[in-house]
Amino acid sequence: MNIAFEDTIAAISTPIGVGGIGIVRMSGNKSQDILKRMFKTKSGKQLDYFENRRFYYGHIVDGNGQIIDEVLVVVMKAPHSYTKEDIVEIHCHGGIVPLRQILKLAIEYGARMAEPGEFTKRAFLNGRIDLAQAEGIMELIYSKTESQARASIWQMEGALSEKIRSIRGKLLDTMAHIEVIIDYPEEGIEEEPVENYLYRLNDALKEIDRLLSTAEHGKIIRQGIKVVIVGKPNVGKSSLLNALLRENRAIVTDIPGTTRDVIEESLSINGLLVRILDTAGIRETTDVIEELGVERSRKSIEDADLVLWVLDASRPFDDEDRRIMAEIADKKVIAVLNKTDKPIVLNLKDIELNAPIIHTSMVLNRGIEDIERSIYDIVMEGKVWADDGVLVTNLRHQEALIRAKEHVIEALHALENGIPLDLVSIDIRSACDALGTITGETVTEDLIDKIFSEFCIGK
Ligand SMILES: Nc1nc2c(ncn2[C@@H]2O[C@H](COP(=O)(O)OP(=O)(O)OP(=O)(O)O)[C@@H](O)[C@H]2O)c(=O)[nH]1
Ligand SMILES: [Mg+2]
Repeated sequence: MNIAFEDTIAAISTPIGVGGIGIVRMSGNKSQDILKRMFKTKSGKQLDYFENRRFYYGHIVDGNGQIIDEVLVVVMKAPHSYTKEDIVEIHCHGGIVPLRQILKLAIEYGARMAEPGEFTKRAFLNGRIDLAQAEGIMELIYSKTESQARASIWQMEGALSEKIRSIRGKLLDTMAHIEVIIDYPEEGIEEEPVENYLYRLNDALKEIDRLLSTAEHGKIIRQGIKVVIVGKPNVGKSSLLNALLRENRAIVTDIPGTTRDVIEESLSINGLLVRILDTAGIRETTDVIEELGVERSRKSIEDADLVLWVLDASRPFDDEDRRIMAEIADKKVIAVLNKTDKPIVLNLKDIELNAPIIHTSMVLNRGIEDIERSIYDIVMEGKVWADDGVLVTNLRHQEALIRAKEHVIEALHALENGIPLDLVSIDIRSACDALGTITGETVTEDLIDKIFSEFCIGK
């Protein structure tokens, strides 16, 4: 795909707000000319040539000779630029007024406002990066945790694309071989034994499966996990939330029933994004407001990935604890035995869940790190990273892999059942097409537009 674009696009590439510097970026064959018209050196000279990748210091000046800002400008000439087109960057002061005025001037002189993600879309359409890499760039920008960033860097650098191309290449080879036999029987190319085709398809299937097996871990990295703190009133749930967040987020009092609503916050444990919810203590109550809170506590257990069940070690295990235990029985649970700074009265034998038990004291700030470690271990247990760091984090990629897998399985069945080769090759082609949507070889224009429209302005 190599498309020459007629128009030059421009956008503010830095976030809107106040900052030390801000950048207006242009891409396209008019961008150098536009820059020439608005940039003057400190001494007021208009340049008619910009060296590649050299910073020039001077002013952006409007049509009336009015200075708009003091800037640094740089030109990155085609094809060695982000978009493979001439790119101009104007580094001005990071206030919204100079940025907007410079953008306005660029538009006046012939650029057009870039759509969201249009620079990257051009990089893709001009063949500098493939679709999965483009998505990797965007995922890096939107990363909230280090592990999200790490996974997107692999993708941006092309590790996933390489894997996909290799699998797709093998399938294409097999298909080509089959098609030659079908299309040119007079060439006398020998049909290979079915076992050979079976072997290659099984090989592709194994690799697709391996990638898919990373998707579960990928999902956790993408979305994070939801951890819900539950327990009867006054056991120290809100204290635990505050300890994990290292701030006094929730109100803590010695009155049972203090927390009435669900409080949700985010934190990062070893780079893992954790959405953590503190809930109202669960008990039978006649207080209408508290009852609504208890209902919400129960609701939030339903879609929790992990439950932190807090118990008061200084009180005997009672019916309220037992009821809660029944409600979380089918969840992944960590039992938090809190208030261990007081004499321990609770009998551990009453905890009949298959859950690690962690002794804590919120007043002594004891056991917090054990909880964090335990959350991480439980969530990460059995999750697969592919050998070389390739991780399927994107739902679109996962769905494409599932489709590819289904087609390969169909092709295998067809071969095993002696169905004619031309039908087998249709299944293999469909598998190749599905894989091609990941890297962008076989995507429709609509899908491309949809993907890039979710990007941010100026990238
Ligand atoms: N001794 C001791 N007291 C604690 C500990 N953790 C919490 N508390 C106290 O227990 C009381 C209740 O703490 P909260 O964190 O509000 O308990 P909660 O489970 O959120 O209570 P509700 O919101 O009412 O359900 C407060 O007075 C805390 O100071 C602990 O480890 N040891
Ligand atoms: Mg509370």
